[in-house]
Amino acid sequence: MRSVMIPLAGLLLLFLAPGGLCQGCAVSEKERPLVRDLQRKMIYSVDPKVPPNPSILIALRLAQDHNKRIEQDMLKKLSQDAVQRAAKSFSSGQVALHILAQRASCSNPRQISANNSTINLVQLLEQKFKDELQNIVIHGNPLTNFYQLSLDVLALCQLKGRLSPARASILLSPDQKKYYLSGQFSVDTAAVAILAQICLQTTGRPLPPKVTKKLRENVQWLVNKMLAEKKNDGVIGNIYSTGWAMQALSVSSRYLKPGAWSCPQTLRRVLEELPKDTFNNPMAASQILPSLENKTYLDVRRLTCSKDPDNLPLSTPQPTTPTSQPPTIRVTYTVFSDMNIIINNSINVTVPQGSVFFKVMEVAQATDPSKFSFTYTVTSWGPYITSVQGLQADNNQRTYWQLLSNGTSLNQGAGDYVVSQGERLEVRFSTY
Ligand code: B12
Ligand SMILES: *[C@@H]1O[C@H](CO)[C@@H](O)[C@H](O)[C@H]1NC(C)=O
Ligand SMILES: *[C@@H]1O[C@H](CO)[C@@H](O)[C@H](O)[C@H]1NC(C)=O
Ligand SMILES: *[C@@H]1O[C@H](CO)[C@@H](O)[C@H](O)[C@H]1NC(C)=O
Ligand SMILES: *[C@@H]1O[C@H](CO)[C@@H](O)[C@H](O)[C@H]1NC(C)=O
Ligand SMILES: *[C@@H]1O[C@H](CO)[C@@H](O)[C@H](O)[C@H]1NC(C)=O
Ligand SMILES: *[C@@H]1O[C@H](CO)[C@@H](O)[C@H](O)[C@H]1NC(C)=O
Repeated sequence: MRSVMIPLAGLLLLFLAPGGLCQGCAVSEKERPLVRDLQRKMIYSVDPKVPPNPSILIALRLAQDHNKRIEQDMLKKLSQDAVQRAAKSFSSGQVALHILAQRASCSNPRQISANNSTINLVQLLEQKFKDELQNIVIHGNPLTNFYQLSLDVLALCQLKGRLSPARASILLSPDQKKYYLSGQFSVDTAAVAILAQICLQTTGRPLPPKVTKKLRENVQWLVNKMLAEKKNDGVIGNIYSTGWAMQALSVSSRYLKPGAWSCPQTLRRVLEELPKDTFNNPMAASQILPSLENKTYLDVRRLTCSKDPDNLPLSTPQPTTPTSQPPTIRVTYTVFSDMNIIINNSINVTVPQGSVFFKVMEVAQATDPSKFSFTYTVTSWGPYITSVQGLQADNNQRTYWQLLSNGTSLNQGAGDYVVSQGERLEVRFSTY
């Protein structure tokens, strides 16, 4: 596999973006230990009980420092998982991320072998992408969302899969329904869509002028919308979309007016959060890391593996000492719906200090299952709440269970959000 990829990697050098396209910023050597800590956090987070996560391997591959044994082990597990799931339960965006993880590891995504069979992930994505487009024609919505459609275009573009740039430029054109979730502009979605379209512009293959123009207009609109979400402290959207935004803006300098964005300011803001627990979720860590290294998902196609250092030793993680019984706190938990069926149930719940939202839901469920039973699926971000009191969220109807605290929508999931004394927590059946 490797011998096939090495000449290919050489060829890819030809497609380096033209000079002047990139700006960007990176951590200093003094700040590097923070990056290495983040890498170790991602490595230790690997849980053999849940499917391996391609986003983590992509981030580790885009980093400067490496632990070769860990990366090879992750690659092997991803290959096994891909072969197993190829026939079922694979969304288009998940296939796209698997492709990028394989390519970032200098392995050929067209030939993944495990457990006696070989699959072609690029071909699989071509099919999944077609299914997404078909669903848009029939139902007006993709099977997944425009974040994943953008990942699909990004992966097919980098691997030179079958993809019409003209159709992609229409697919990713400005539209409320594509780029807004729950009435909020989705910076994450916009950022991936920008990277995908910059990729289409820089493959080295000439495009019809009409397509070039359309891609430029799309990117300019997305860049402007994204800048409008920039806060005074440098955060773009929220702290969890900021890494993606940095990637997108750092390849979009020709779309930025001078002074429109200060990469170093945003980087400093992110660095402030690193010593805190903000990026404890390995998925959050994986999405912030590339921008600390002045890297983007567009660099995946340029990675060569032969010269990587093997310089990230792992110390055995400190076992967390069980502290004495923490004090307890009291919170109010409400389940609310005014769509489909009417629900308005509240309960006061006592939990240990430091508990997460999910724990509150479990205690409520155990106390009164008829009102507070719930279901969830395990995703790359952790538990995603799918139903409460039997009322199911449904992608086709764009419904979901939204998490709120004191009336404000949370920017973390039930498995991560730490609750505090007196807080009014709520799950609310909503549309996006
Ligand atoms: C699309 C999307 C949604 C859609 C998902 C349904 C759909 N149509 O696809 C909707 C709008 C419903 C949604 C809801 C939420 N989301 Co959301 N979502 C995204 C987005 C833009 C893309 C996800 C995706 O498709 N990934 C690609 C595929 C290949 O990966 P995947 O793991 O298979 O994707 C699934 C899960 O990610 C899951 N999902 C989506 N959001 C969330 C959030 C959490 C916490 C979990 C556990 C799962 C989950 O839905 C995806 C599709 O099935 C990401 C952006 C990002 N940077 O990742 C934010 C993002 C993951 N969401 C986020 C949040 C906070 C939420 C909510 C908790 C918001 C709220 N206050 O209620 C809820 C989830 C509540 C619950 N029921 O558990 C944050 C998570 C940050 C963090 N540190 O945890 C992100 C990063 C956005 C951001 N920058 O703030 N989301
Ligand atoms: C970031 O990377 C680009 C090339 O991808 C390079 O031109 C630029 O000098 C780098 N910036 C820093 C601060 O390292
Ligand atoms: C290998 O394939 C067999 C038959 O399809 C299946 O039962 C088994 O679980 C697979 N093993 C692994 C490790 O994927
Ligand atoms: C894989 O193939 C070999 C030889 O064809 C066979 O001996 C072995 O049992 C197969 N393993 C699985 C899991 O199918
Ligand atoms: C839900 O019920 C509470 C009382 O338990 C009430 O104060 C509140 O107004 C109700 N909310 C709605 C929107 O009806
Ligand atoms: C929760 O406790 C507060 C006082 O601490 C009380 O006012 C409220 O009615 C309680 N709510 C429920 C649902 O028991
Ligand atoms: C939420 O509101 C309660 C009471 O109004 C307050 O005690 C608590 O500090 C607030 N918590 C958060 C996280 O805003």
